[in-house]
Amino acid sequence: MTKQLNAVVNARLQDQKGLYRLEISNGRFSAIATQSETTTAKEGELDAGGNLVTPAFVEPHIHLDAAMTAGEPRWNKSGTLFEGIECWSERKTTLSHDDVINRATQTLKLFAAHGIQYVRTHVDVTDPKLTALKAMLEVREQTAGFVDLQIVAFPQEGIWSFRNGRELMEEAIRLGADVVGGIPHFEFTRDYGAESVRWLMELAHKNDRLVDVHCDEIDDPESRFLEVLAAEALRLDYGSRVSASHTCAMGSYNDAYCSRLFRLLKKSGLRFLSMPTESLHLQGRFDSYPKRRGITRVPELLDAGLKVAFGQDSIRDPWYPMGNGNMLRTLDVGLHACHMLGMSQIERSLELITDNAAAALDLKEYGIAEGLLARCIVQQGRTPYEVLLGQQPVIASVRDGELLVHREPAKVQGGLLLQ
Ligand code: 17E
Ligand code: FE2
Repeated sequence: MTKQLNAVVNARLQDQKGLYRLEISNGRFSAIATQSETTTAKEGELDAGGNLVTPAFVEPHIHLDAAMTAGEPRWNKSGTLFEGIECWSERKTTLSHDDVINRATQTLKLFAAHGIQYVRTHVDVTDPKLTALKAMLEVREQTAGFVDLQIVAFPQEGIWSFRNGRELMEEAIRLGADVVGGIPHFEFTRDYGAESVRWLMELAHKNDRLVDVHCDEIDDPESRFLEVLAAEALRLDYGSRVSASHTCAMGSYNDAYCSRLFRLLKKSGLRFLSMPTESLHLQGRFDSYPKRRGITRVPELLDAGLKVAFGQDSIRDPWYPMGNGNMLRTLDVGLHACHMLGMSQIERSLELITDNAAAALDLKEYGIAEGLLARCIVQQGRTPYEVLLGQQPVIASVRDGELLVHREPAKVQGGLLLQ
């Protein structure tokens, strides 16, 4: 059942006092007005009930082609990235068009139920038939009513290290992938890794595409492809269109090197995507004790003025058996793992799954303001702190004025609200 709204009432907005009425016409916010008191919602109005209303969640990094394949054909026993790639390589041989479409669509519906309206998915193009890519291009069309989907041409087994790697990447871009991917830390040699980054940046620049590279997803402090990516982004003046995903190795870099690196990162304006649940699970696997967390320097990057967002990465796939589509879970784990539970950090934390992720996806239109598309979610809680304490699914998700999701607020004993 879909329903066209003409207002959201009794909304609380981040960093604003009091209640708001968000008027909607022709699928856009037509006015944002303060309310002097709580009102009763009329026909065609959604009652936010004094809860926080934010822009819809953005999932900036997920692998939908592999979603829901955990245990097929076998389980990842070591819990390493590398065994995950092996398991996936076996599963990949049995992919069919419908198989990919069904799992990806099911996952996107799960995401929509959790208030996600923007998704960037990596799709493995190290497949001579490009089965998953062709299926995902169809999914992008079929699901456009409830999600904006960006597709990354992702060379899981390498560009330089896989037969016809370059041709497959080029073909994926020709067929309509939005974003150029890469995986330099997994190429056979350092030279291959650096060459692949320079090549993929040129490919993106020439074809006017975004870039999102799996970069240094390894606990090896000598994995230093981020500096190559950042230098290329700076040279091409392309930083705002380039995301560095994972950058786990930065969690193992020494401070002197980081000090030099951060100068370049700031100049380049690159976007950063960290997948905390995934990295906690896959990284640190070759350590005994102490064990590293395998997560990039999130607070330091934020303090440097760079945009960092959190993504789920996996949902029940060869790399990670968990995941439920609730980005508040990912955010909660990330804040813990990154020592970011200071109150000022908690208050700003929703940026990590909204605005900063929107910046990584280079979304042209995002936010709650007059004239913008009427897309928003009603959270459970009045402040980011309350929202995070409860981690409840959204009460509502509105897209272009249409009510996509609507559920009863959770009845938690004692309540979720702080005094
Ligand atoms: N592939 C990869 O290279 N890294 C990951 N974290 C996943 C797939 C999920
Ligand atoms: Fe990934």
